[in-house]
Amino acid sequence: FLPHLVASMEQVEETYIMVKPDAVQRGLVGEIISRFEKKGFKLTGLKLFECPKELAEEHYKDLKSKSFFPKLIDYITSGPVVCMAWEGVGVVASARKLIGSTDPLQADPGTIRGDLAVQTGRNVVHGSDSPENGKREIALWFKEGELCQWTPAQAPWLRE
Ligand code: IDP
Ligand code: MG
Repeated sequence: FLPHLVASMEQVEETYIMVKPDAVQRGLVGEIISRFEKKGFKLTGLKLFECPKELAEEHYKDLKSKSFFPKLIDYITSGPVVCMAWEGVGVVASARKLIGSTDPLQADPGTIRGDLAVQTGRNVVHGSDSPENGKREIALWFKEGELCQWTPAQAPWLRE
Protein backbone atom coordinates (compact mmCIF):
# COMPACT_ATOMS: atom_id res chain seq x y z
CA PHE A 1 0.00 0.00 0.00
CA LEU A 2 1.50 3.28 -1.13
CA PRO A 3 -0.27 6.25 0.52
CA HIS A 4 0.74 8.75 -2.16
CA LEU A 5 -1.11 6.69 -4.79
CA VAL A 6 -4.40 7.48 -3.05
CA ALA A 7 -4.10 11.07 -4.28
CA SER A 8 -3.96 9.89 -7.87
CA MET A 9 -7.35 8.20 -7.36
CA GLU A 10 -8.88 11.51 -6.28
CA GLN A 11 -9.49 14.43 -8.61
CA VAL A 12 -5.95 15.51 -9.47
CA GLU A 13 -6.10 18.84 -11.33
CA GLU A 14 -3.59 20.89 -13.28
CA THR A 15 -3.27 24.66 -13.32
CA TYR A 16 -1.27 27.09 -15.40
CA ILE A 17 0.52 29.69 -13.28
CA MET A 18 2.50 32.49 -14.88
CA VAL A 19 4.81 35.04 -13.28
CA LYS A 20 4.04 38.16 -15.33
CA PRO A 21 6.73 40.50 -16.75
CA ASP A 22 6.42 43.09 -13.95
CA ALA A 23 7.24 40.45 -11.33
CA VAL A 24 10.21 39.17 -13.37
CA GLN A 25 11.53 42.76 -13.64
CA ARG A 26 10.97 43.33 -9.90
CA GLY A 27 12.91 40.22 -8.88
CA LEU A 28 9.87 38.39 -7.49
CA VAL A 29 10.24 35.10 -9.41
CA GLY A 30 11.58 33.08 -6.47
CA GLU A 31 9.09 34.60 -4.02
CA ILE A 32 6.12 33.71 -6.23
CA ILE A 33 7.27 30.18 -7.08
CA SER A 34 7.91 29.49 -3.41
CA ARG A 35 4.29 30.30 -2.44
CA PHE A 36 3.08 27.30 -4.47
CA GLU A 37 6.08 25.14 -3.59
CA LYS A 38 5.66 25.67 0.17
CA LYS A 39 1.92 24.99 -0.01
CA GLY A 40 2.69 21.48 -1.22
CA PHE A 41 1.63 21.35 -4.86
CA LYS A 42 3.74 19.56 -7.47
CA LEU A 43 5.63 21.51 -10.11
CA THR A 44 5.45 19.71 -13.47
CA GLY A 45 6.63 22.44 -15.85
CA LEU A 46 8.80 25.58 -15.60
CA LYS A 47 10.41 27.93 -18.12
CA LEU A 48 11.44 31.54 -18.70
CA PHE A 49 9.80 32.61 -21.94
CA GLU A 50 9.26 35.63 -24.17
CA CYS A 51 5.61 35.43 -25.17
CA PRO A 52 4.72 36.12 -28.81
CA LYS A 53 1.79 38.52 -29.34
CA GLU A 54 -0.36 35.81 -30.98
CA LEU A 55 0.02 33.52 -27.95
CA ALA A 56 -0.91 36.32 -25.52
CA GLU A 57 -4.01 37.05 -27.64
CA GLU A 58 -5.02 33.37 -27.70
CA HIS A 59 -4.46 32.99 -23.94
CA TYR A 60 -6.65 36.02 -23.18
CA LYS A 61 -9.13 35.55 -26.08
CA ASP A 62 -12.16 35.73 -23.72
CA LEU A 63 -11.18 39.35 -22.91
CA LYS A 64 -10.84 40.46 -26.54
CA SER A 65 -13.83 42.82 -26.36
CA LYS A 66 -12.54 44.63 -23.25
CA SER A 67 -11.20 48.17 -23.58
CA PHE A 68 -8.01 47.18 -21.71
CA PHE A 69 -7.25 44.26 -24.07
CA PRO A 70 -4.53 46.01 -26.16
CA LYS A 71 -2.78 47.23 -23.00
CA LEU A 72 -3.05 43.74 -21.49
CA ILE A 73 -1.33 42.23 -24.55
CA ASP A 74 1.40 44.92 -24.42
CA TYR A 75 1.89 44.15 -20.71
CA ILE A 76 2.18 40.38 -21.10
CA THR A 77 4.57 40.70 -24.05
CA SER A 78 6.68 43.49 -22.48
CA GLY A 79 9.37 41.13 -21.16
CA PRO A 80 10.01 37.53 -20.14
CA VAL A 81 7.40 35.61 -18.18
CA VAL A 82 7.85 32.46 -16.10
CA CYS A 83 5.49 29.71 -17.26
CA MET A 84 4.57 27.00 -14.77
CA ALA A 85 2.38 23.93 -14.62
CA TRP A 86 1.31 22.79 -11.15
CA GLU A 87 -0.58 19.65 -10.21
CA GLY A 88 -2.56 18.49 -7.20
CA VAL A 89 -5.94 17.74 -5.69
CA GLY A 90 -7.84 21.04 -5.63
CA VAL A 91 -4.91 22.98 -7.09
CA VAL A 92 -6.98 25.25 -9.38
CA ALA A 93 -9.14 26.91 -6.70
CA SER A 94 -6.38 26.82 -4.10
CA ALA A 95 -3.93 28.60 -6.44
CA ARG A 96 -6.56 31.30 -7.09
CA LYS A 97 -6.84 31.80 -3.32
CA LEU A 98 -3.06 31.99 -2.92
CA ILE A 99 -3.00 34.57 -5.77
CA GLY A 100 -5.82 36.78 -4.44
CA SER A 101 -8.29 39.15 -6.14
CA THR A 102 -7.62 40.55 -9.61
CA ASP A 103 -7.32 44.07 -8.16
CA PRO A 104 -4.32 43.93 -5.80
CA LEU A 105 -5.80 46.69 -3.61
CA GLN A 106 -8.78 44.41 -2.93
CA ALA A 107 -6.63 41.29 -2.49
CA ASP A 108 -6.27 40.05 1.09
CA PRO A 109 -2.94 40.42 2.87
CA GLY A 110 -1.16 37.09 2.74
CA THR A 111 -2.07 36.52 -0.89
CA ILE A 112 0.52 37.07 -3.62
CA ARG A 113 -1.27 40.09 -5.12
CA GLY A 114 -2.24 41.36 -1.66
CA ASP A 115 1.38 41.30 -0.55
CA LEU A 116 3.24 42.23 -3.73
CA ALA A 117 1.16 44.48 -6.03
CA VAL A 118 -0.91 47.69 -6.14
CA GLN A 119 -2.68 47.79 -9.54
CA THR A 120 -4.80 45.46 -11.70
CA GLY A 121 -2.69 46.28 -14.75
CA ARG A 122 0.46 45.13 -12.89
CA ASN A 123 -0.87 42.26 -10.81
CA VAL A 124 2.26 40.06 -11.01
CA VAL A 125 0.78 36.61 -11.57
CA HIS A 126 -1.77 34.58 -13.55
CA GLY A 127 -3.67 31.46 -12.47
CA SER A 128 -6.18 29.37 -14.44
CA ASP A 129 -9.81 29.85 -13.36
CA SER A 130 -11.07 26.26 -13.91
CA PRO A 131 -9.65 22.75 -14.37
CA GLU A 132 -10.69 22.90 -18.05
CA ASN A 133 -8.80 26.16 -18.57
CA GLY A 134 -5.86 24.70 -16.63
CA LYS A 135 -5.55 21.94 -19.22
CA ARG A 136 -6.17 24.33 -22.12
CA GLU A 137 -3.56 26.84 -20.96
CA ILE A 138 -0.88 24.24 -20.17
CA ALA A 139 -1.35 22.81 -23.68
CA LEU A 140 -1.08 26.35 -25.08
CA TRP A 141 2.11 27.38 -23.24
CA PHE A 142 4.04 24.10 -23.10
CA LYS A 143 5.22 21.75 -25.83
CA GLU A 144 5.18 18.00 -25.44
CA GLY A 145 8.35 16.92 -23.64
CA GLU A 146 8.54 20.12 -21.58
CA LEU A 147 6.47 18.66 -18.73
CA CYS A 148 7.84 16.21 -16.13
CA GLN A 149 5.92 13.43 -14.44
CA TRP A 150 7.58 12.63 -11.14
CA THR A 151 6.78 11.69 -7.55
CA PRO A 152 8.10 14.16 -4.97
CA ALA A 153 9.85 12.48 -2.03
CA GLN A 154 7.60 14.43 0.35
CA ALA A 155 4.33 13.05 -1.14
CA PRO A 156 3.47 10.74 1.81
CA TRP A 157 4.09 13.66 4.21
CA LEU A 158 1.60 15.92 2.41
CA ARG A 159 -1.36 13.58 2.01
CA GLU A 160 -2.33 10.65 4.23
P1 IDP B 1 -7.57 37.19 -13.26
O1 IDP B 1 -6.14 37.33 -13.74
O2 IDP B 1 -7.68 37.52 -11.79
O3 IDP B 1 -8.18 35.87 -13.63
P2 IDP B 1 -9.18 38.38 -15.39
O4 IDP B 1 -10.48 39.07 -15.19
O5 IDP B 1 -9.19 37.01 -16.01
O6 IDP B 1 -8.43 38.34 -13.96
O7 IDP B 1 -8.27 39.34 -16.25
C1 IDP B 1 -7.05 38.88 -16.77
C2 IDP B 1 -5.99 39.94 -16.57
O8 IDP B 1 -6.33 41.10 -17.34
C3 IDP B 1 -5.84 40.45 -15.15
O9 IDP B 1 -5.05 39.62 -14.33
C4 IDP B 1 -5.20 41.79 -15.39
O10 IDP B 1 -3.80 41.65 -15.68
C5 IDP B 1 -5.91 42.26 -16.67
N1 IDP B 1 -7.08 43.08 -16.35
C6 IDP B 1 -8.30 42.69 -15.94
N2 IDP B 1 -9.11 43.72 -15.74
C7 IDP B 1 -8.39 44.82 -16.02
C8 IDP B 1 -8.68 46.23 -16.00
O11 IDP B 1 -9.78 46.68 -15.66
N3 IDP B 1 -7.65 47.06 -16.35
C9 IDP B 1 -6.43 46.61 -16.72
N4 IDP B 1 -6.12 45.30 -16.76
C10 IDP B 1 -7.08 44.42 -16.41
MG1 MG C 1 -8.63 35.08 -15.53
